[in-house]
Formats: sequence, C-alpha cells, structure tokens
Amino acid sequence: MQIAATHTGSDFDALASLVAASVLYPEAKLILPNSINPNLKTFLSIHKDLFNFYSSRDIDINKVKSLIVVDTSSWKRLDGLQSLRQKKDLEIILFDHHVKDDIEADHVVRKETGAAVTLLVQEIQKQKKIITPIQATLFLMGIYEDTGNLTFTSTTADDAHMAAYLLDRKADLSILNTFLQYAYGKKQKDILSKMLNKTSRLSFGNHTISISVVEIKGRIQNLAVVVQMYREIVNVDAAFGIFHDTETDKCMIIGRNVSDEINMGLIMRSLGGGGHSGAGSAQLKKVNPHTIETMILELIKGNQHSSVSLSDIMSYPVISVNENTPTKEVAMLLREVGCTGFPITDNNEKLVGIISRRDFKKIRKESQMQSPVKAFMTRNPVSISYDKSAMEAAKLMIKHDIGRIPIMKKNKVIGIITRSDTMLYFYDLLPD
Ligand SMILES: [Mn+2]
Repeated sequence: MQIAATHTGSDFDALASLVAASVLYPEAKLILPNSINPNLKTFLSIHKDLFNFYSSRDIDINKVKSLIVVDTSSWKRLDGLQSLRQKKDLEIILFDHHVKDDIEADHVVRKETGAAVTLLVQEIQKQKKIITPIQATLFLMGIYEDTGNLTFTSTTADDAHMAAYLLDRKADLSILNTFLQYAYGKKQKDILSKMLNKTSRLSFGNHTISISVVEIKGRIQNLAVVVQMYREIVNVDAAFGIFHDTETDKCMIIGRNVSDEINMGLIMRSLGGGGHSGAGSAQLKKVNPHTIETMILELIKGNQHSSVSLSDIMSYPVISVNENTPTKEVAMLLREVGCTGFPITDNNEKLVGIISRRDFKKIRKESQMQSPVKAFMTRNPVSISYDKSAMEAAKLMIKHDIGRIPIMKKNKVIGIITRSDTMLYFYDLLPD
C-alpha cells in the first residue's frame, strides 16, 4: 500500500500538496492529519466528497510499503505515522520546500520555493497530467497562501510560473478568495476593531501613515491579513500594527505599504526583521511597544527618499524664455547654456509651453527660425508642484514621455527637473 501524508496543523499548501500527490501517484491513499487549520475545515466541509481522505487510524500501518511526504521533512510533524520510522524496506518519496530534517527519503524533490505545492505542480506539468479546475483552484490557494499572493520575499519565479499555469488550467479566483478570506476569523475581527478604535493618521511629506499598538494574548495567526485590511479601511499609504503579546512580552510588528517612497523592508530590517518595499515584519522581545512606535517614526523620518522634495533636487536658477522670442535666439541660447530645453512664459511670466530639441525638428525652412518660439513650442506643458517627490516627477516623465518638467510654486516656474536629476537622485549620486 502507498500512502501520502503531510504535516499536522495543515494549511492550504499542505492540503494542496497532498491532493497534488494523488495526481502523480493515483494509487496513494491520502492521510489527512487530525489537526488542520480552521479555514481548511471550512473548505473541506464543502469539498470533502471530492477528495478521498483517510485518517492514520483507518489504515493498517503494517501494510504500508511506500510513503509520500509533502510540505514537511520532519517525522514529528507526521501525525500518527511515527511507527513507520522503524519500518525496514519502506520507500519514501519527499516533496518539500523546508530545509532538510530527519526524514531520509529515497527520492527527494527539495527546493526553497514559496509553496511546497509548486514543486508538485511542476511535476504534474512535466508529466502532462490532467487536473480539474477544482484541483487547480486548490493548488493555487496553496501557492497564494504560502506566498501571500506572491508577495512574500520567499516567493520564487517557480511559484509565479506555476500560478500562471494553474490559472491557465482554470483555477477559479472567486472560489479562492472566498476560502482564503476565512483566514480572517473572530480573533482577527476583534483585533481589527481594537485597531480601528484608536486609529491615528500621520502625514509625512506626501504620504500618510498609521501606527497601531494592540495587546494580544498568545500567538494569533494571520495578523498580516488584519494589518492589510486595516490599511485599506483607514486609507493610508503605510500601516503598522505593533502586536504586544503580554504573555511572552514579545512584540510582533507587521507593516503594509503602497507608497513608492516608503520601503517597508528597509524599516523592518532596521528593526531586525525583513520584507520588501510593500510588506514586512519584525519581532522584538522585551521592548516597550511605544518605544517601537517611536523607532518606526524615526526610521520613516530618516528615510531620505521620503523627506526630500523636488525643490531640493531641481535644477535652478531656471532660464525661462518669453514666448515672443525669435526661435533662432532660443536655439542659440540652448547651445550657449548647454541644456536641452526651456520653459516658455508669456508676458505675465505664466508658463505657456516648453521647447525642447524634439520641437526644433518641426522646423522645415531656415526662414522659420525668425518666427517667435511660441510657433514651435509644445503647449499645455506638464508641470509639477515644488513640494512633490522625485518619484512623482519620474512617474510623470514616463507617463508623458518627456525628459523635463517645470517646477511650479504659486503659478511661477521656480526650477526644472530633468530625467538626469531624477536618475542622480535615485542612484544616490547626489551629495547630501
Ligand atoms: Mn508550505
């Protein structure tokens, strides 16, 4: 007899890996551990008939000749199958994304992917096995749950490739959302309402943040989901939850961010944790949660990409040219100053256009060089306010395919920002 097993406290990755194992090994009996996560229970209460699961008590352990283990490499995480450990001539096949542990297998597929099911789906794809849309949905749930919808830093290109493959195989995103939502249960709901009760918003330059300190008792799962929802409801760019576990005096810090100017990973790494620009977490022992709050604020203030505004990095003084200046003079001035374009203003110094090399290509005859520059300039130029960030300027340049943007203060051009200004800034080539 061949059986497939996974770790206790099964999550969607474990369940998906188990079902994927049955696609690769149709003879295998699937052993579902006695303890599984609540959102899995909800899923199974509806889908159980589709899968044929056994409990370790239902099978005769002595008849097991082959054991497939998925999503764990540790014997102690295999519920009720400990006696197999002593069994001689037992074939073991292992698929796992965790580091090596005490299960010695005859055939091992181990890679540090975000989800274990990714490894099994790769094999399914390779062997051209047919899977149903429901299987594809479950496998994708495994990938999404273990990779935080492909956003955790543990995510690999393999996970994303297999997610694409499963969408191709008709994985149903609406079903997936319904069941992954259950990660948000009563405990999570209570914490979210606590956070919302004493919410505060702070503005830093161009972005808004919110930090919330909440006391919890013991380990609570899926706090990241809570912070994610909190950020969306409070509608800030970056949200931080500092969860103080009063039993262990540990603080779990979780951050979610959508601003280009805050790097959550950087902040969390400074606190001893990790992450990437959009999401991160850290854990600190025996530190007052309000001290952590202050630390986060200091880190955001100290983040130079967030505090520098355009007026700090623009080119100035800016030379602007009156719209009635003959084009020939403008061309000479450009050569003299050694730049590639000027803002054009009217007699009231109002910005009316911009002239750049590209505009000079419109000139066909030498005589046209006598015409005022307003004949060739680009009208309605894109401009930006001096208190905006370099990132916003860069985004405008990409959106409008332009290399320079006049910087405005109270309807006056006070400077210009060029593509090279933003490049220098982003690559930290500017002196402090
Ligand atoms: Mn896993």
